[in-house]
Amino acid sequence: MKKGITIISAIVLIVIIGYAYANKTATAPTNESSSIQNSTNADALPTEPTATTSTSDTSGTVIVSYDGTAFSPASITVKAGTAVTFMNQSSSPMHVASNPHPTHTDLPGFDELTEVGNAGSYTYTFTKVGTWGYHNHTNPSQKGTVVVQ
Ligand SMILES: [Cu+2]
Repeated sequence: MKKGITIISAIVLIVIIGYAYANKTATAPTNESSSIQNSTNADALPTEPTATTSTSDTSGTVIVSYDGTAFSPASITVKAGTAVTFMNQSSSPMHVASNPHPTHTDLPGFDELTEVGNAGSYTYTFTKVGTWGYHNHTNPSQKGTVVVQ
């Protein structure tokens, strides 16, 4: 009984290996070309939507999320007049403010002025062209950048 099972499983194994081998050699060239195509597609994709796909909703507001340790995306590029909403998706306090800490003078007005907890948010409309660094005033080592064009 045991011997029979072993022989059968050995035969099955040989068949599977043989099949896989035949398939491998037969499909290898097409696989290669399709993976090359895929990688070129993948290379072309991320350049454009990084700041827009995950971050803009129907109203054109760009979302930056805060997870308690960092802002994501850490750097965004928006057109002048774009509203950016910083969403606190953590249980840590978030107080978004323009650099430098603690005076927040690079972009006056870009300052949440208070900290918010989980699910709290701060929206600021960027009208001034420039590169604006900001930080979490409660934890100033947590930083991000908004490039306004
Ligand atoms: Cu600060």
